[in-house]
Amino acid sequence: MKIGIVCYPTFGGSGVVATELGKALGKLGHEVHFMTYSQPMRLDFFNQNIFYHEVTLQSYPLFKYPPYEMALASKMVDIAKFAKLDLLHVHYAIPHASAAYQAKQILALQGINLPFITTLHGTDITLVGRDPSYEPVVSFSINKSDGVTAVSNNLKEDTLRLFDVEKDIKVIPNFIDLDRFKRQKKEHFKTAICPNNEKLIVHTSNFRRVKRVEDALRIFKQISDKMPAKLLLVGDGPHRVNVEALSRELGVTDDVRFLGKLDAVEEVLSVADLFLMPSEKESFGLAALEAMACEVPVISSNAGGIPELNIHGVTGFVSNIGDVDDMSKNALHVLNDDNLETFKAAALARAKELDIKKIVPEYVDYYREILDSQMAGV
Ligand code: GMT
Repeated sequence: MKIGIVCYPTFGGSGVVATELGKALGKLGHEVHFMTYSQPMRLDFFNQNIFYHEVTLQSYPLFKYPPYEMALASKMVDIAKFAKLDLLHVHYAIPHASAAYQAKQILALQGINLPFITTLHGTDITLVGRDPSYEPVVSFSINKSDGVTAVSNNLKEDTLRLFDVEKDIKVIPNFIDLDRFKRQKKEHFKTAICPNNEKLIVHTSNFRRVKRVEDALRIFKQISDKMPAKLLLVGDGPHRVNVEALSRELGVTDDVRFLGKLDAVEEVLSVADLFLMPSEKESFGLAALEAMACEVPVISSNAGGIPELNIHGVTGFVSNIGDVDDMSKNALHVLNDDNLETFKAAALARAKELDIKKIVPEYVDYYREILDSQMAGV
């Protein structure tokens, strides 16, 4: 198949899923055309089946806000014709789904049928998309998509509850490349961070409000009051300054390190004992899946789709959003030497169920289903 993929190229789960999917499809022999405003972060290798087309914006003094959606729709039209795409797969509804609809209509006038699939990733539904400034267009473009997927059952339910959507939504969960995300021997790194064999706790996120990184720090404080421990914070974003200030207030600065944005997050996860995800919203929790693949149990909130990934009492524990005391109590239970190895093994076993090799074929089957229904005129 010839597939166009549209996503946000920077750090962020939806862009990671889209890029890894495109790479996997390319390796399977499909021709994949990425269309984004810059090179996707994880599109970092050569494959003869993978192409990248940059969406360029013309600036003009009149434009306070350059019309990205128009430029993207024009690029979709151009690449669909040039590469003879079979279908378009857009990740994150805003503004990709409405741009895809525009492109589809333009192409239809030229006698070309371009079906498009929209994958909903989370905040495009639960946060930004429901804002009245976007909601009518989001609802419309979901309904006009030829196929719609969501990354968890919870996100599907939220979409049906929050939007006037009649479309059937197929759930295809996030997946993980177990060849990359696996526990590696990085003992020198562990010794440097934890010279006295302290337990190593990790949190990775974009430090936005919904991630509740302050909760992660408060949980760590309660852990370190009871056992020697260190906390690594990976990522960057608007709340980093608040978290830095809180770490001084809590008196934990000697045990907390801010690593900023890292490409090789799997190296840090390889030496971790526990992963914290206290998010307020999380449609799936890809960062937790990355940790689990590296044999790291998860202490999380019960937000959104997290409980579908982090199995309570098995791969870690889930608690009500903001219940720092419960998360701390659970963290201490998991970190107990009598329990830790069992939780680590269970985390890996759960990650294996979401192996990229199992999940990508679900997308391929769905593409075929959509193409077949178009041929049959359904
Ligand atoms: O978590 C973020 O803020 C990034 C966001 C994105 O759109 O890139 O991630 C969302 O999509 C990921 C991939 O499907 C999911 O694993 C994340 O749970 C989801 N984030 C939220 O729902 C907040």
